[in-house]
Amino acid sequence: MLSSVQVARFVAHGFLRLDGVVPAEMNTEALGVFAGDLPVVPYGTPVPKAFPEDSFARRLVELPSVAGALRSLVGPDPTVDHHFVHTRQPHEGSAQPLHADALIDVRPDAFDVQLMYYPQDVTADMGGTLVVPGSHLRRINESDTGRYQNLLGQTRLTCTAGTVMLLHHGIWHGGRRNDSDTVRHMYKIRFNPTVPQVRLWDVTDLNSPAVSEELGRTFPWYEGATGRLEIHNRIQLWRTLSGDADFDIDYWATRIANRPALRSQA
Ligand SMILES: O=C(O)CCC(=O)C(=O)O
Repeated sequence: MLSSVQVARFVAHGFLRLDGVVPAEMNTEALGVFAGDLPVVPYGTPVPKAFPEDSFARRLVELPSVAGALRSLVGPDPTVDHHFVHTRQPHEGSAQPLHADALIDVRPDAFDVQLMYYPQDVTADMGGTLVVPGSHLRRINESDTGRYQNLLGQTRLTCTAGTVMLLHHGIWHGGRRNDSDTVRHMYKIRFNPTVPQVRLWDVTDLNSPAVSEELGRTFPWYEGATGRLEIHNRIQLWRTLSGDADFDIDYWATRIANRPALRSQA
């Protein structure tokens, strides 16, 4: 299971990276699996039904570090929203525009998690996924961010084979241009929670000062003033996730919620 500090880091960054957690023989097997057609999974199918025992996807999501992180974020028994293999062809000549994978999603107290799995080493010229850290709570409408070419602090994934990322559904991302001679695959599974996402992780360190440090982090692309709204958004999300309705950083959320009633109304 994840710790509170790791979940707070996810709430601030919008993603979590698990490097090289899938064993080499599964990475080799994946390339064969991805060369064929994936089984059709209707939206909202429970994991055991979507991915039968012993199937590749089932073994992937049951790897202990993947299963623990998923359970910490979406809880037990999530459903599969959809799954897809994203492929970037060698020398394809163009990058995918920056986007989020949904319409404007205004849920303040729930989020989906997207798993991205890379079965190969991804080098700098292979068009690794671009991610904008800290963008997930700035709600956008799918590809409306497509005109932004580069943002300060963006990350373009390079990794060893067997790396998995878990991302908040709102993260701004896009496949980069593959300038290499190699086909680059990424397998994505989107999970919908079926339980309230409250204290699902190992909460032993819930009151650690490192939790607030993570939640208060800023990113280089944030504007001075508007960037503060991102921290406010995180405070609200952390209140939900931790079940602590009074959680705050520097009194920001408490101050703007203060609306004293007339004593005569009490
Ligand atoms: O190919 C990639 O790295 C990202 C593709 C993706 O996430 C998407 O099309 O939504």
